[in-house]
Amino acid sequence: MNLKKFKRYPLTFGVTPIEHLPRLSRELQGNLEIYAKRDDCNSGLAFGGNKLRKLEYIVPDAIDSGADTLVSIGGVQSNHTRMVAATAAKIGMKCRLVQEKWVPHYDGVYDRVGNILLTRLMGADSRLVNDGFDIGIRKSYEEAIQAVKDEGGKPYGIPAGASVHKYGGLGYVGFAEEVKEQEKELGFKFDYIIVCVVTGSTHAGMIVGFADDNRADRVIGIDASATYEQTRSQVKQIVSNTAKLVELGREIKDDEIIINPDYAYPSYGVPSEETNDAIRLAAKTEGMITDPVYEGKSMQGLIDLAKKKFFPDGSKILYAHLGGAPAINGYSYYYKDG
Ligand code: 5PA
Repeated sequence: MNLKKFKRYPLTFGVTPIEHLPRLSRELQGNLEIYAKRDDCNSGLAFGGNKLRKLEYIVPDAIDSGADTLVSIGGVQSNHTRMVAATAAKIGMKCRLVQEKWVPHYDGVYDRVGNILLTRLMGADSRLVNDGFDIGIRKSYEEAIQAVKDEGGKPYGIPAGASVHKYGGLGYVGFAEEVKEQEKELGFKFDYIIVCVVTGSTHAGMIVGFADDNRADRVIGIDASATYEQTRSQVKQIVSNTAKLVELGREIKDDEIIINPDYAYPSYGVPSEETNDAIRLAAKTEGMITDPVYEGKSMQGLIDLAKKKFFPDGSKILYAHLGGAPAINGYSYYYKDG
C-alpha cells in the first residue's frame, strides 16, 4: 500500500490521541475496554473534525488547479461545510456553500447557531435552499459551481462530506495507518473499531487501511443516514476507487464492508430517545461530548451492541470520535434538563 505518494497539505495538529474511557467501559456489559480516537480534537481550525483529514489530501489539488473559490454542500448544520469554510479561510480562498434543508428540525435558532454561525463568521457565502436530504451529487451544487464561473471566479468543487471526490478516501486510510502505529506503542490491537457513516469516505478509507492487515470487517460502520442502501453503495464505490489509488493490491469483498442500519431512526439528523440517552451517558461518565446527528448515533450503536453481547467478553474497542459537537447548539430543547 502506498499513501505517501500523495501530496498532503497540513490542516491538523498531527497524530490524534487515543484515550481510554474507563468509566464508560464499566457501564457496559462484557468487561469491555472502550477507547476513543479523538479526531474531534484534531485541529485548531474551527473545532476540527473528520473532514480535515480528507481535505488535507484535496487541498493540494485545489491549489494546483488555480482555483480561487472552494464550493461545497451540506445541510444547515453541516460540519463538512464548516470545515470547508475554515480551510478556505486558512489557505486564502473564497468559499461558496449550498446548505440544504436536510433535517426536519425546527429548534428556534437551528439556522443561527453552531456550525452555520461559525461558517458565516469565517466569511463563507452560505446560501440556504429548500431541498431535502440526499448524499449524492445535487443540482444545487452544480448550479453553485456554475454561478461562481458566471461571476468570473475559478471554482473548485468538493462534494458532500468530501466523499465522492477522487481523493476523498485517502485521509482515513491515513487514520488506519496511524492507529496501527499507536497499537505498537500500546502493545495490543483493537478487536473492533466503531465509526459513524453517512456520505461514506470516512468508513471507506478505514476499510482500505485496515484491509492491508486483513481486518476491514472489524470496522463496524454505524449508519446515521437512514438511507442505508445508498450509503452502502457509495462506501463500496469509494472503497474500490481508494484501494486502487493506494495500490492495495487486491479487491475488497462485499463481506468486508460492515454497516449496521439499526440506529439511524427516526431519520437523518433527528435523534431518538436512545440516541439522547447515549449522548448523556458519554457526557456524564467521561465528559465526552457527542452530537445528535452523527456521533451520538454511533455511541448508541456501541452501547446497544455491547448490551446485546455482540462483542466477545474482554474485547478492546476503539470508538472513532469524528467531531460534530457544534451542532448540539441547534438542538437545545432536547437537553434543557440535561
Ligand atoms: C460526519 C459527516 P462520512 O460522511 O464520511 O460518512 O462521515 C460521517 C460523519 N461524524 C460522522 C461527523 C461529526 C460528521 O460530520 N458529515 C457530513 C456533513 O455535512 O457534515 C457529511 C455529512
